[in-house]
Amino acid sequence: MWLLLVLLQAAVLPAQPCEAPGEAAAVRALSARLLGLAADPARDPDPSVYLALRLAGNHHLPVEERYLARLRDVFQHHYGRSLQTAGRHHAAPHGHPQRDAVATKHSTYVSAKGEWPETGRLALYLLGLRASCPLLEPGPQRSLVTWLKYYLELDWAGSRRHGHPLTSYYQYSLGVLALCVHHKRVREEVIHRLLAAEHHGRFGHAGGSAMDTEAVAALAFTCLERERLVRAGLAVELQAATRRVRSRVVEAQGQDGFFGNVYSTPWAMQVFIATNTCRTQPAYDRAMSALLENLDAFTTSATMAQVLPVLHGRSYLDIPSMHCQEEPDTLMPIGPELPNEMPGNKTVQLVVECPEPQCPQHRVYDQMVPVPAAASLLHVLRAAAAQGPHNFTFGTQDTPQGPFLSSVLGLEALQRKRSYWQLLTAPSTSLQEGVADYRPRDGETLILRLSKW
Ligand code: B12
Repeated sequence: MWLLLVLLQAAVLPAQPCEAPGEAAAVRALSARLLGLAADPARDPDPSVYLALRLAGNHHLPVEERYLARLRDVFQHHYGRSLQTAGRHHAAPHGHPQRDAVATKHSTYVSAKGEWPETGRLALYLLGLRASCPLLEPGPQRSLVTWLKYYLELDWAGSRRHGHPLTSYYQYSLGVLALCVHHKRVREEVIHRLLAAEHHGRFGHAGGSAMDTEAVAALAFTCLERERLVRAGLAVELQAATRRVRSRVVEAQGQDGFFGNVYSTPWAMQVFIATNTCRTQPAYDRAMSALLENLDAFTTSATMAQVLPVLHGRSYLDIPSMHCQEEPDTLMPIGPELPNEMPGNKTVQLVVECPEPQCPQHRVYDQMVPVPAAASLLHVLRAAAAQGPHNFTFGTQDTPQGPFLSSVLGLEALQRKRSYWQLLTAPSTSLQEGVADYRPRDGETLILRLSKW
């Protein structure tokens, strides 16, 4: 009887919105700061930033409109051609595998051998289009949806061949999610791949946590089931998978309140929001408190864009039901916070490691590098390159997350080989920030290690 009452209540009453501190001064300031970055025409537009602006509780509609126009310039230009036209050139257009797709202005046609899917970027852009206000005509979006389906197929075929998608399960999940939000069906085999990866714990990678990917996959599962895009039997499997992810998220919560780390926590919280479990799950409230105490960790536009939706109690699954009416147009942009002045100097030990057989001598560089006290790891790398006579060299690629360290001492990390330059602090803690954002302490030893993921 009691259970029946609870079930009846759940069926009759609309879901209560999740507790969200969207109006708290610190959250408003973060929204305003992201808006300031979005208003800067010198920065490449990023669909995640647009999504965060759209999912917020208050807006600056003219800035959002201009931002969308800039995004459309980049993406529509790149995907303007039909897939068939591109097929005549043997392949889909693509940017550099490790570069963000906003860098599509550098894109080229390549031979079929070199084709590379851009599943994640295109998925995020399509999610952004669905969140735009007023909603855009669906006509021009059709070819983008076709492109996304094509990329997802490439990723799926890659996963059959290599045991993982060509991009990553994170991007694969974003692809499924975006098609679902556009109410497009996805082949069952494509969904089964993702379910199998979840079931067999294939989302993690060396040096990185699986939490972000688990969460995006669970959002995709929940969307497919909620939008009724799958048959009943599969819907039951998707529900069970989402429940498993949720309990792994709860189990993974640390003493600090985070799920994984501070940056994966917002993604994990989206799962509770999307499945209406935020009010019944104490882990959600603990995570929200932990985020609010650590908002200063979100300094880049990419990380701000990932945290803001949950601070407004929203998940990407709110996109299909977004309405344009009465959006408060009261947010004003503010400039970025200036870093604190830090007088003096520090010395950092810089070590480069590369595995055999590529490097018979495992530790290929080990030098002390003096830098100003406020220096980031990127400054350290520049200072090492400038200080003779040890010929330190490195290269970076611009991504929406900031500069990505792509080569060191002439050794290039390759997407196709799933190798990357991992950043660690001695003895072996993987950094949670990139080269531009991490500020080493005086006397710290930093390791650049060519790793597999
Ligand atoms: C997959 C992934 C990777 C893969 C990317 C390879 C690939 N081709 O997919 C690998 C394993 C290489 C990787 C490496 C790192 N990653 Co990573 N990564 C992710 C993940 C799970 C998904 C990124 C993605 O595909 N986004 C979707 C696509 C469409 O967007 P994108 O912006 O174009 O994505 C590209 C870039 O972001 C780039 N990239 C991936 N990670 C990072 C990290 C930094 C700092 C930069 C500048 C770029 C970058 O690779 C992506 C694919 O091409 C995110 C999770 C998240 N919440 O965002 C973490 C995430 C972005 N990574 C993170 C970190 C910390 C790192 C490392 C610094 C870890 C380390 N200690 O070495 C390194 C980067 C080191 C370097 N060389 O500069 C953090 C960044 C936090 C922050 N403060 O900004 C995140 C948010 C994970 C987390 N929860 O902590 N990562």
